[in-house]
Amino acid sequence: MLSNLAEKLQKALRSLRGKGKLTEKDVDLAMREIRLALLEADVNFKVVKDFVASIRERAVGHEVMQSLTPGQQVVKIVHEELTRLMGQEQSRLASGSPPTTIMLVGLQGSGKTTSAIKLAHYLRRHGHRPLLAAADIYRPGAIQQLEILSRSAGIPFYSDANAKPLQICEEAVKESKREGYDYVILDTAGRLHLDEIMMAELQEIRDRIRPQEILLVVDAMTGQDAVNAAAAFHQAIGLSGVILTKLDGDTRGGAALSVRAVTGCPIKFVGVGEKTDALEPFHPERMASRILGMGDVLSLIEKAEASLDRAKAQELEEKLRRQQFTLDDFRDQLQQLRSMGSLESILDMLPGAGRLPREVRQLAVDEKQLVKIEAMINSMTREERQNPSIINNSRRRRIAIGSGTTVQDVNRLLKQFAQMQKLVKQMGAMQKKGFKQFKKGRRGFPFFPW
Ligand SMILES: Nc1nc2c(ncn2[C@@H]2O[C@H](COP(=O)(O)OP(=O)(O)O)[C@@H](O)[C@H]2O)c(=O)[nH]1
Ligand SMILES: [Mg+2]
Repeated sequence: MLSNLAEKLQKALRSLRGKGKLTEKDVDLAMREIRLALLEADVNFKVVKDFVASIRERAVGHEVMQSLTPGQQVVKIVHEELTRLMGQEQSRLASGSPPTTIMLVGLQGSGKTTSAIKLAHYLRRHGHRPLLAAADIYRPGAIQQLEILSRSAGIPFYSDANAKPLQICEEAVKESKREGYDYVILDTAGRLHLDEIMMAELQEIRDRIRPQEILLVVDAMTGQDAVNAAAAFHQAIGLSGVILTKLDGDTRGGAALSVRAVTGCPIKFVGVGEKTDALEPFHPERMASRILGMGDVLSLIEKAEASLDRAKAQELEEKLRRQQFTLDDFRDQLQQLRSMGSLESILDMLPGAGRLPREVRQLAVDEKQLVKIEAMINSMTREERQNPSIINNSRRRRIAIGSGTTVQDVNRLLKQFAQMQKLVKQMGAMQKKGFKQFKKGRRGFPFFPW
């Protein structure tokens, strides 16, 4: 996510980080690099100017220059200013007397329909009962698109191909009162360009339905165009927030960093993939941490909790404790890891991952490799998986043929697994030690002995 921008900003700050003393010239040099990085990321020109000016002003101040760790102070200032730029606090969804109505607006192709289903999925995961309503009667197939998506996600759906968009919205609200849904998500029509007819229709729906949230869905890939669209929509219908989609991939980041400053509208969610669960609440502070390579452990934990199987995690913990980690468990782990989303997005949340060389990152996120590993483990017998030491040369050949890999691949897997088992043993020992110390009250948390 925003990897180019992150790389450049981190590089600019690295030159300051280790310095025992900072001169104004050092700061100016770093500010120049930051300015360039932001402009290249397509951040609004004026936003960049103000942003850099306020960092510089704070950075050359007395407290920083005379502190013992001036470089780190500057990093902290950049982190704070980035957080402020993106809205400071998380902006949550409104909730009032049910149903809370959320109207999604935006240009065609920005990701409205996809976001509607993601949002419904998100709400349901948090204990709500959302209803999806398709009010895009103009694009052929638009209603069916949402219907199919909601059916496969098991979320209630309302539409009527013969009604006007406003009627569809009104009926959906009525239905949710009848059926006890507490959120109604209205997927409205978009056009390729901003136009008055679209705005008039949205205004009418807004005035009659009075939704608690009007969220603009914008495609982060479109950079400043996205910000301009947001400003225009905000002026015409008044937005309560923004969903920024397609933040996965190589989005440059301009929209994420400037939309709040230019329009005053908070980003409420970001879309990070095409799948139903690829929507994250937007936390300015966490995003700033990710961009500066400090990782985002909180989001990672939330993600893990949402997608991992608690019983399995406990079972694994138990096995680790008893040092019985087998290839079966390894395969389970891989499968669970993959259910959390793309490996790249997970890596982004780990502190310091940005400092890994590109080749290592690529290796770590090579999903093909994982598929291969799974295939090899699948080609083993139950006995082999429990006790890999019995896998002799002829078994290795059989596994390679069975999984469409080579004997070298099998050798590598077995070697890596042996290393991992060793690591698990060491961790087990450390945990025990950590736990004892924890009980004595000398340590913080037993499972993180470092
Ligand atoms: N990679 C990625 N693709 C997305 C995301 N959100 C939407 N898309 C894709 O963008 C395209 C347009 O989405 P759609 O929801 O139909 O847009 P709409 O016209 O505004 O309703 C589809 O191919 C989606 O799969 C996202 O967060 N990441
Ligand atoms: Mg659509």
